[in-house]
Amino acid sequence: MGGRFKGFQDLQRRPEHIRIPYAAAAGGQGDDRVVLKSRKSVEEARSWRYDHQAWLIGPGIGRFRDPADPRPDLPPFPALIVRPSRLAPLPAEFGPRPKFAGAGRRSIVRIDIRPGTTLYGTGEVAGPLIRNGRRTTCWTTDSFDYTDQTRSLYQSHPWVLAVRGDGSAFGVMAETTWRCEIDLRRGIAFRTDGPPPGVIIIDRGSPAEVVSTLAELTGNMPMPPRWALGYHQCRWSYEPDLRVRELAAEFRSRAIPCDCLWLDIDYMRGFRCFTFDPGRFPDPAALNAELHRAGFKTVWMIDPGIKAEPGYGVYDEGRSGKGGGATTHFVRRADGAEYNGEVWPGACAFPDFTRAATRAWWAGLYSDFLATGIDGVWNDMNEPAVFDQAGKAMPSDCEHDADAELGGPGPHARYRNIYGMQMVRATREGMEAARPQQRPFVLTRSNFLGGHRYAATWTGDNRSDWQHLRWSIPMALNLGLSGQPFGGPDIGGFVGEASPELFGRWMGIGSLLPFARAHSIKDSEDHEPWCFGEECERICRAALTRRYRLIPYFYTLFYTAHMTGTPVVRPVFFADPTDPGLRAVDDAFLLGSDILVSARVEPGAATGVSCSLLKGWRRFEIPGLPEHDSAQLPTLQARPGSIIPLGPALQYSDEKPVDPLTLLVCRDSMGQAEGTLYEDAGDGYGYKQGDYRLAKYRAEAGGPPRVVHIEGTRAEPTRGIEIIEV
Ligand code: NBV
Repeated sequence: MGGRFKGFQDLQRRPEHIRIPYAAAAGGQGDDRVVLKSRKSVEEARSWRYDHQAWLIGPGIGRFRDPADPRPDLPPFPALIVRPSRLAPLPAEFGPRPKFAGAGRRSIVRIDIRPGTTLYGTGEVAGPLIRNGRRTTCWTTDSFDYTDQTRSLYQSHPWVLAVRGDGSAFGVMAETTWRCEIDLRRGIAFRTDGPPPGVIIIDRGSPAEVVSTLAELTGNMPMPPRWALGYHQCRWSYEPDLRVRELAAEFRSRAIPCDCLWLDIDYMRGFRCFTFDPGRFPDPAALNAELHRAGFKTVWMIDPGIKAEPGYGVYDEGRSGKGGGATTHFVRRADGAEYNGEVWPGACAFPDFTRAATRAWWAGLYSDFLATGIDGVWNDMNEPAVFDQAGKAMPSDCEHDADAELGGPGPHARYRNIYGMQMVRATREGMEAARPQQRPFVLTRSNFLGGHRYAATWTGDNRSDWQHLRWSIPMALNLGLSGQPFGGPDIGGFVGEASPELFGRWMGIGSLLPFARAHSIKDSEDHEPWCFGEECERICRAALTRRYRLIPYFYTLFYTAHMTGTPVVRPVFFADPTDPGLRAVDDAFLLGSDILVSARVEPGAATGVSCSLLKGWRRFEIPGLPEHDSAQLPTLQARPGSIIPLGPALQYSDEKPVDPLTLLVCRDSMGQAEGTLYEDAGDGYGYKQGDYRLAKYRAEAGGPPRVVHIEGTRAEPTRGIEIIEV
């Protein structure tokens, strides 16, 4: 098993470290205040301001301000769902504390770490799980074909999770929407372009507790519709409509499970959002209805760039500020004129989603669009990406007429990072208004800390190679540790051509990540599961059968994530945060608390993976998988003491009820086991009124599992129960 963490030397290969008691430097005391510093940073330290203003805003949650910040109060921070209230002055024993430096529009905040502390989070980042020694810039960027050296990807999460050597943890959030570099080469530092950010620090006994406290501050992921947990098939683009129909038929005739087909930009008329090409997609409602009959859902793309073309209804409405007063809905240049930049349709205007009035107008555009039977919306290019600009970013001095709720009018430099987040907020509101009885499904490329409240995400334009396959695991894990539980990569890789071996391996891994969608770039070879030969097709069928049989378990995990913020997939060290040997493992992950998934992310390697990571965990396989080469799928191990619920094999998530319910029982050394199953209607909001069933199962030594606790008013369906001892 690769990626074992060998100790602190692995993390910080810096030549000369001098140990300075933080107490001496800062007049305080406590463990996190003992810092490691290079000689250069000792020089810098002279300018640090330690006398921050600090308040307790919740149990174990401190909020800090730069003492030199002249503003009477900190502006609102869109990541937060709470306006932090000052419960009390920060108690002296509160551990990690920031120090501030810089002036004017360049601010630095630093939080020192103890030796042995490992760092995670920072949102969407390529490369290894462990982030010590890395720099990430929060500046949402269209990063086509990115690598682990690309500093800014599509999303921004000014957030770091620090796990101390003893397994306790703290998280640090920099309250800034401005460009912000997170520098983890020496402790934790945030360098921001804007005024000094407030800093929120959550100090807890374990990393899991920090992440769920993050959800208390930033909100919970809404419960997705159950179909969104199925397999999704995408490419740029399936067109015309006949090809989509053929695709659907192919899935069913080959018995490869699939819930959802995706329509990329080419369905539009000349890339005009909210239109359908009359030649290629003359009747989207008929297409959707037919696909629905075959058990498929559809998700269609909407970009933010609106073709600047008088006579095109969406542009005309936006320009006139429809419904939002006399003023335009579009972002303006510094001189007040409408900003136009090149995207797919040519010159485009960009809705100013920082205004509630603009979001309401945008939301309204979805009602006719969704009336065609579209099930979900995919917001792409919402960094926003503009082709004819350096860094594909509109000029930083463009003006947003932001509402006071977000901080009031300000330049693009201040609001770029939350543009995508505010776009998907509007999209979600539009779906809710159009179909109040259904749970929206929105996928976004760009987002910001807290944006999991509005949309799921994927990791953008990755590449069909083994490195990207390897990174897809830590990317999903670090997104989860940054508050976004619902994400995943383009399975098979977007850019380039996947080999049969790579595609099959990726399907094995990707089908166990929260969002499971294959996608590939225009003009690439066909990338559907049957296009790589029979062996690969068998692997894909088996991998997806695994996923579908696991849907009861997955759905329970999504409910847990929805209620508590605990990620669906978790780093292996969540099983034992005190074990330094687990801190850097990123070719394995925990699916919930009960399944350890160990993957091979290199080509070849015909032998099985090591299964010695977690002592006592027992290897198992989902029963009844169709024939395949089992060495190609990740290895599964169950936690001793767990009960894992499975449903039947399905072609799509609503094909059949969970009958029989299979309980995989993996007993601990006392012969006991426990597990949870959450069930509801799979869509809608009845569960909020009690229409759900949360059953806790327990098996005593020698006895079968029995229900020991039930929540919710939903009756247990009449069904068979199958018990399999692992
Ligand atoms: O809409 C086309 C693509 C899409 O397939 C991809 O998933 C996005 O990340 N989109 C980017 C725009 C063009 C990329 C070169």
